[in-house]
Amino acid sequence: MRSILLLILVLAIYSCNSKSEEQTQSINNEPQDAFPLFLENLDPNRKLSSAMERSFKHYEAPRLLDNELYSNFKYTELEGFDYNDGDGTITRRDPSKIIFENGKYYVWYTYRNTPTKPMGYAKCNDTIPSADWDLCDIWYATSTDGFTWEEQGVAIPKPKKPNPGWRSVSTTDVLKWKNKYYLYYQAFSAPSGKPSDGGGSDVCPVAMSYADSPDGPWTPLNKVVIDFGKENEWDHRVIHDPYPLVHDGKIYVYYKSGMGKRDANKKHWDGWGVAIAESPEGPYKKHPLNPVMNSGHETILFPFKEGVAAIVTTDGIEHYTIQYAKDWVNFEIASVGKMLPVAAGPFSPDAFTDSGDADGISWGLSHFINAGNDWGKMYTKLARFDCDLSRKINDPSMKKSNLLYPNDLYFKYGLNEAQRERIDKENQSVLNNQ
Ligand code: AAL
Repeated sequence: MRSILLLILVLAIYSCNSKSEEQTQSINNEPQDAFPLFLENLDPNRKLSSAMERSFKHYEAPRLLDNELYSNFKYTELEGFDYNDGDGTITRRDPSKIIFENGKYYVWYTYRNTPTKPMGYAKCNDTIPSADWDLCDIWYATSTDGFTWEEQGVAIPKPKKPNPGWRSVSTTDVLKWKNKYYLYYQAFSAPSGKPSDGGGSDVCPVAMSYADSPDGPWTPLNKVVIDFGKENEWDHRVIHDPYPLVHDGKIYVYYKSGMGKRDANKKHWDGWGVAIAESPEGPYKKHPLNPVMNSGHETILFPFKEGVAAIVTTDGIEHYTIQYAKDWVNFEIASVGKMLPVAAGPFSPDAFTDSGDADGISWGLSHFINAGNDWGKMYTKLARFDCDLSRKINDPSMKKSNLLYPNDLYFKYGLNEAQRERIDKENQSVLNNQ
């Protein structure tokens, strides 16, 4: 009986597929006028190819020029930050969102000032950092124009052992909630980079401090607010890049973690989740659909219209995309970009307003790792980015697609020795088989 039911099921599925193939075949064969030259003349009942279907139904607009969630990005070096001539002893990285208070802009960031550059896990000690974000504190700076900054000094120092973050506090972001200020940050209780299951481990949960003023003083909660997932859960190993926004009267903290794969290269798969709470200290409930993004390393988010947009930079099958989730959970690709800002903190006026009609962003700070182009002196520097992801701005010069990289950049990153050897071998075997 079961085999008969199974056979009926298989035939039904096949007939559906074949029907859909037949349908496709018939659509392909049905004659129709050519696609019009001017979109105004498009017949709303025209049969469209998948690509053209996507253009009109999936994206914000079929032309980049009209897509409010597409932009070029322009970068400007900042004034006001010293990096010891790029010797690797000072780093500033992973800037927070920017807020505007007391007539000026505020930004917080990971700050390292160590006697040496990062030396790797094997050589690190209480003063020598293992990684660029090891032995760090959270510092802050203010500005009246976003280009020239006045460094104010430490906001969150590393706490004393055994409090979470005693080794390093890094990768912070800010929340303003009921007129108080909160800084969420990665709290390391061991040097980053400890070799474990083949990859360098970067194990830390998220802690938080609070203040009545953006200038502090900051009081640490001295407890983890967003903890690791259980063993064998996707976010068991790391909770990175905490990113708080306000939506639906609640606090949405987006964060990065990563799924593993027990294969040769052990490269984990970065994903992003969201944890939601009624108050800043929690308890945080992780969304059952987590991970809600399948790509991105330090992803940048900002409220846009009634939803939330995400600039998904490095890592993953959907890296270098700008995405949008009308419901703040189910993200769809809104555009594909290039030279996207890395680890950025935007000035997002609607980050905490819960307006449901958010404007978007036009600038912020991002970071450039290996700022001196010398991995032997690894340090990171902050920079400003500008864009047009704002409903208030209409800057066609920020909506170009044919951005040409300098030709020498292509040749600078050419074939490596192994790839050239492989090609030479392939050539040889072709010649031998003549
Ligand atoms: C960053 C972030 C986290 C990682 C390291 C410092 O770009 O993803 O903070 O731990 O790199």
